[in-house]
Parts: sequence; structure tokens; C-alpha cells
Amino acid sequence: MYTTDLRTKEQKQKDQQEQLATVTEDDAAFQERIDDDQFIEPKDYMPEAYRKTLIRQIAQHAHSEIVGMLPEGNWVTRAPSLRRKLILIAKIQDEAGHGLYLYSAAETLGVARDDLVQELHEGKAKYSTIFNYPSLNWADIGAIGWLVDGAAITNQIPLCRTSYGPYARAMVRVCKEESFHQRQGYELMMAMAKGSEAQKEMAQDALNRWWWPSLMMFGPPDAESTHTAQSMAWKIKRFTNDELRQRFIDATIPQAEALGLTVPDPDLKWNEERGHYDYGEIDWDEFWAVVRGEGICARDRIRDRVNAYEDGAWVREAAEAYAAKQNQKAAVA
Ligand code: BYC
Repeated sequence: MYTTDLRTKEQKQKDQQEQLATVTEDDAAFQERIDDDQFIEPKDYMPEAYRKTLIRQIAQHAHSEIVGMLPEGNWVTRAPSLRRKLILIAKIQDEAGHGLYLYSAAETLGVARDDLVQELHEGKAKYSTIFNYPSLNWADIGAIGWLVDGAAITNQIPLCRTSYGPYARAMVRVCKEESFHQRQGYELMMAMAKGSEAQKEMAQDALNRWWWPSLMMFGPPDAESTHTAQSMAWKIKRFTNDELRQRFIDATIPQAEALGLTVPDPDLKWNEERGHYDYGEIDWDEFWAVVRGEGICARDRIRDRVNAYEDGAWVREAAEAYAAKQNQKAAVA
């Protein structure tokens, strides 16, 4: 069974260095394939550490998609129109699909989806910090689509060229859907920002609360990132956390300006020399606290996932009974 890695950051870095020091011929040939931009497929040789890194990242990603349904699910019954409700339900359903592609991609690496899900339910698995924040007003649904899906696309488009074939292929479809999610979020924000004074205030309030957590989605600063250097060498990651965070900020500020909303960062300003926006200090203490499971909604999220899983037991049983019946028929024929 795959278990959560409880080693300290220093220990992980030390182990990685030791592993790299003992490069076999197979490992060297593997790295050549990576350097040559070839995809690695499930039955190909891969170093054990590469396999483990992928399982960790893909499983965390799958859990994020599934837990990510909850803050939005909170608003389905209160969507202000039939059109908005349909869009929201379709989006949430897409996230479930993303989770399934990703669990399937993880399974090609020799882990069982049930084991991964169990880890999530036991509170041992990580998922994106962003989903531990509450969705408090209707404009939050717009902000999630615009900012959270916007950050997700920024991170995931490069993953379409990640070195592991099944993960890369899953990402192609995920990104197409995320693009629709981002646009519907921005369109919702536009309706709110250009609406009544009260609606504009709701949109601003949502931006104020989701801005900083969205920047945290990209992970710790490069200097504090445990896995970036090795994951870049293996082309699992194509850009560093800070590079993608900067790309997201640069793309999003003009969008906020078009909405007439103010990004809650007094230090934000265009830097002509760098050709990028400078931005203020991110509260990394808050980030690490949420990673440790101390986020506002952390307990609710796990409780809701466990309840949903238990409520769905009859569906799994019915599917298994149906499959058994089909197999029986096939055996007789
Ligand atoms: N939240 O060495 P680092 C979505 C952990 S779904 C929690 O930089 P890495 C959507 C990290 O796991 C969005 N933990 O890690 C869904 C590591 O701990 P471990 C999800 C985080 O992996 C529904 C430690 O911190 N997207 O968009 O090289 C509705 C050190 O970090 C976070 C993905 O999962 C975090 N934010 O880089 C709407 C994309 N950040 O494992 C939208 C795929 C870091 O050593 N994942 N940690 O115990 C990735 O690209 C990378 O895993 C990350 C982190 C950039 C997130």
C-alpha cells in the first residue's frame, strides 16, 4: 500500500541526494530518454524515486479535484438562476471526472485507488491548500473559477508535457475543461462587478479573500521547495513554483483591472526592468499551517468526503454486481 511520506524536508533532500549518487546503467538510460523529451510509459523502466514522486503528486492532484468539488457544491442549491445552476453543476461534475482520470493515471504506477482514497479519508494525504477556505458568498463561485481554476491552468498546461505519458494525456483533457471553468468564473465576476453596488462589493470581498490563497496554490517558494529540483530534472515539473506564480500574477492583474476590482496587495506594481509585476510577501506561516491540516474547513472537508463515500456504497455494489453478471454471461456464451 502507498503510504504518506512522513520524512522531514531535510531527510527527503538527503535521501534524494543519496539516490542520485547511486546511478545505475538503467537510470542513466532513463535520464537520456527524459533529456530527449520522450514520454515514459507504465511498463518502461523507471527509478523507484521517480515512480514514488509521481504517485505522490498525481494522488495529491486527484484528491484536490475531488475535495475541490465541495466549496462549489455548497452553492448549488442557492445559485441565483437556472443558467448559473446548470453551469455550476456541469463544472463540479467535470472536477469529479478529473479526479477519476488522475486516480487512473496513478493506478498505472502500481497503486490501488482504494488505498489512495483511504489515505485521504484518514486525513493522511495532502490536497491543495486552497480547498480549506470557505465559500461565503455567491461571488466566491466566480472568484474560484477565475482565480483558482486560472491558477490551476497555469500550473497544468505545462503538465501536458510532463514526462509520464498517462499523466500528460490526462492533463490535455483536464486543461480544456479548466479553460471553460476559468471563463465561466470570469464571466460571473464580470456580471457581479458591473452589477449593483452591493454586487460589486461582494465581488471585491471575494477577490480579497481568494487572492492570497490562490498564490499559495503554486506551492512554497523555490528556495523552500523539497521536490522542485529533482522533479525538474525528471521533467515531471516543467517550471518552478515561483515561475508559475509569477506567470499567473502577470496574466491576472490586467483581468482584475478590466473588472474594476482592486487586488488586495499594496506592494503590487509593474516592474519595467523585470517585465513582470512585483508583489508583496505571501504569508507562508499561514500556508504551512493549512498544509499541516489546520485550515478553516479541513475537518469539514474530510468529514464530507467520508460521508459521500459511505453514501455511495450502494452504487459501487450495484456496479460490481452488474459487472459480475456480465462476466457470467460472457463465460456461458
Ligand atoms: N497544497 O516540494 P514542493 C484544481 C506540499 S486542483 C498542499 O514544492 P511539489 C481544482 C507538497 O506536496 C489543483 N500541499 O512540492 C480542482 C510537499 O509536501 P510532501 C491541484 C502543498 O509537489 C477543483 C511540500 O508542500 N493541482 O485546481 O514539487 C476545482 C513541498 O512542496 C501545496 C495540482 O495538484 C499546496 N498548494 O510542488 C477547481 C497540480 N504546495 O508531498 C480547481 C499538480 C506544496 O513532500 N501538482 N505542497 O509531503 C503540482 O504541480 C505540484 O505538486 C505543486 C507542489 C506545484 C502543487
